[in-house]
Amino acid sequence: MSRAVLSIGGNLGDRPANLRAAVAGLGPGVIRVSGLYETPPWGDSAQPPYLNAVVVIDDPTATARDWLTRAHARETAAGRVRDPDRRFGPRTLDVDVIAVWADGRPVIDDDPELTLPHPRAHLRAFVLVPWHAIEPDAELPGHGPIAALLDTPEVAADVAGVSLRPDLSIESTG
Ligand code: PH2
Ligand code: MG
Ligand code: MG
Repeated sequence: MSRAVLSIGGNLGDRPANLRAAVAGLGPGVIRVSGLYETPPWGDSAQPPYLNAVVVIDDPTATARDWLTRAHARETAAGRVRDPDRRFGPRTLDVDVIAVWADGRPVIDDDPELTLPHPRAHLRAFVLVPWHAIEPDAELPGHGPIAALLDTPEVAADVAGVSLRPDLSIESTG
């Protein structure tokens, strides 16, 4: 059994529609989806705000590499165009593999194409806040409880900027 935590986000086009299509396209293994959060752009401030969410997904057979392939397939389906000069620039859809467990054990890998856990997840309020909302007792492998990570100074400073959009959800059409 393989479990993955994925971060989904985007700031171009119909943001809720792109996130809903991503979750639908990830398939029947999706077991939890957070609410949709309005988040200020991190890393490159000259771009619109993002809509972010976190998905927990199970698959009996998927490898860590399969999760990356599925993530990229959703990005392509959303018409994502990569700008090689703007690493943190705007996008219709970004699907990042945050952490993977195989048979209950965390996958740790320093492969530059798929570093696990995600090398910056422990610093990103837009990942930790939605994840904590759906799995309050979760731990980020190598970094400990996500509840504690939310209290670290780097993250705590950004938490207030991450705001749930109660008027939007993955299920609704609003
Ligand atoms: N993703 C980025 C760059 N900056 N900022 C927010 N708020 N949310 C994101 O998902 C995000 C970002 C590159 O992957
Ligand atoms: Mg990303
Ligand atoms: Mg990405």
